[in-house]
Amino acid sequence: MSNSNKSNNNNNGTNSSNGAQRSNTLKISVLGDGGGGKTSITIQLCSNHFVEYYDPTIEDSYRKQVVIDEEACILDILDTAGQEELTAMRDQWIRSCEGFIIVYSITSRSSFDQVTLFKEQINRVLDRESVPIMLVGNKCDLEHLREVSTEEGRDLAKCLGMLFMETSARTRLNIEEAFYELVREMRRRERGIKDSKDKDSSDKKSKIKNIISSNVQKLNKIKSKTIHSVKNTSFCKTITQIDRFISFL
Ligand SMILES: Nc1nc2c(ncn2[C@@H]2O[C@H](COP(=O)(O)OP(=O)(O)OP(=O)(O)O)[C@@H](O)[C@H]2O)c(=O)[nH]1
Ligand SMILES: [Mg+2]
Repeated sequence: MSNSNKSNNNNNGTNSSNGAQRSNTLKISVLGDGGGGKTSITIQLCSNHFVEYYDPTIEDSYRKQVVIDEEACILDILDTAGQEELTAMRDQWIRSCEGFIIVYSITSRSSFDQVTLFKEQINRVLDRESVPIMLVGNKCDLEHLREVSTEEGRDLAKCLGMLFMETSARTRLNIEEAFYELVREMRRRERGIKDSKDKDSSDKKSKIKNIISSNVQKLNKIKSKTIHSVKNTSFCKTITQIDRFISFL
């Protein structure tokens, strides 16, 4: 397949020792039943064309540089196998990614029925409930073959805590939107974690400040009682130093 954005899995351009690049790279895995359109969606996003033929995927990796909400990032997209006999690696694919797109075809009830299993597998492998996931109902250009309604898709996504969008890899409808909304969700969560870490550290700082301040008050009382003592000068100096230290906190 000639695809300039397709990357070799052994050397996909992400140097894990390069912190700056890594922080700017978002790893997204595309999961779902075989034939639902995972590869077609990914290629439409990365190379702007629709692949008509069906060639079941074993595992492919794609990279695309994008600017979303004026912030540049690299999407490192893992296109996975949906065919049952090729899914032995699925735990490993999930473990290596931070955000997920679960794809079903609106023309296939059985692909929709598997969505919950994919979601449960993600939660089990990552060992957490809250994971950024976009549920995609693909092939919505094939309205006459529809087996899953938009409401069913939306309700399931809501029930399982996922984002939702219907797409068409053929017409490119909502392809960028689905990936971009997932990225926004990933960023929101990342910032949420950072904000709560910042808050924790500022809470700790103010606790330390309060403890030291109350001890300084006690020392000041002792100072006033020992004003005539010989050692008072160095004692006063120490208190002044502690006072200065507090003002730095
Ligand atoms: N009409 C229509 N056909 C689509 C769409 N997306 C994919 N297809 C077709 O569906 C078939 C399967 O698409 P793929 O993208 O290869 O499916 P996949 O999910 O990657 O399948 P696996 O790699 O086996 O897991 C191909 O023939 C595509 O051309 C779509 O949005 N509309
Ligand atoms: Mg594929």
